[in-house]
Amino acid sequence: SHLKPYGSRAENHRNPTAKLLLETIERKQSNLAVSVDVTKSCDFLSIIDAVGPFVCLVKTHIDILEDFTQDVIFKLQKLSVEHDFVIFEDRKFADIGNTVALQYSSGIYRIASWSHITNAHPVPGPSIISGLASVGLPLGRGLLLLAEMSTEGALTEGSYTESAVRMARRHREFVIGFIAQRRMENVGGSAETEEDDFLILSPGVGLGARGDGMGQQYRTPREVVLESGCDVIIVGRGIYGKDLKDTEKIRTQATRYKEAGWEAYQERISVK
Ligand code: UP6
Repeated sequence: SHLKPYGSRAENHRNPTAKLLLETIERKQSNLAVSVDVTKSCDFLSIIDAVGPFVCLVKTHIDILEDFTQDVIFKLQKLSVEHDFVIFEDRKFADIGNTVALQYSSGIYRIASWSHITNAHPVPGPSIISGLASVGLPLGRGLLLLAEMSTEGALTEGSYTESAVRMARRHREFVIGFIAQRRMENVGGSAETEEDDFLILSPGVGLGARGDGMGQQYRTPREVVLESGCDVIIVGRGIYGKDLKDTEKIRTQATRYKEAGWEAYQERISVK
């Protein structure tokens, strides 16, 4: 499935958010997602405004903002419409069904009300999917399971990853794909693999350093998209670095990653 163009894969999906993401990637010719991990709302919004034209998706950690107000959500949604990108709150839910349903729908962030996509660790078992689906499915939202992590020594391997894939296959209406480092079609037994078309979003992407000194491991867009077959590259500090105010540099970096990701994809679909 990943050897086909993004746009033609949209029809494999019943979930409206999966369709939206694939169509956005095709329309903008961008498989780049930017992870905006900053603590001030003004930096958060100005980075998103700067990278907006170049990305298919903006990934947030909304609880990092120290000056959060509802106005940030209002502006984020406005930018999402203006620049045509999908929103993914990287909440990494990991609790029992009842608790995650409340964390997803309520509190001060009300994630389900504004984020097209969110994600969860499969560690509690299938009830985490049903808990989140009880809130997200009626709203047309999509869920990613964390099948693998990018960090050194991650425990997300072997039978854990296989079980995550099997859990996802049983909840296709809501689980649209994985946070992972490679494709998952051949993981967890061959059942139904023919129709598998999970979206693979990969963090741990950088064109510079191979790590950050805190366990993060970086691979290049080419390694991630061409060699490992992932669909979306997620880049954080590789794009905005330390100088959060330098929007020119941020734009340049976003363009550079966008082009690297798209080149790798074009090479992928042209391999026969
Ligand atoms: N992230 C990872 N690895 C994972 C899952 N999620 O890095 O396995 C998230 C981090 C961060 C972003 O929470 O928001 O992706 C990576 O940022 P960076 O490019 O600045 O390292």
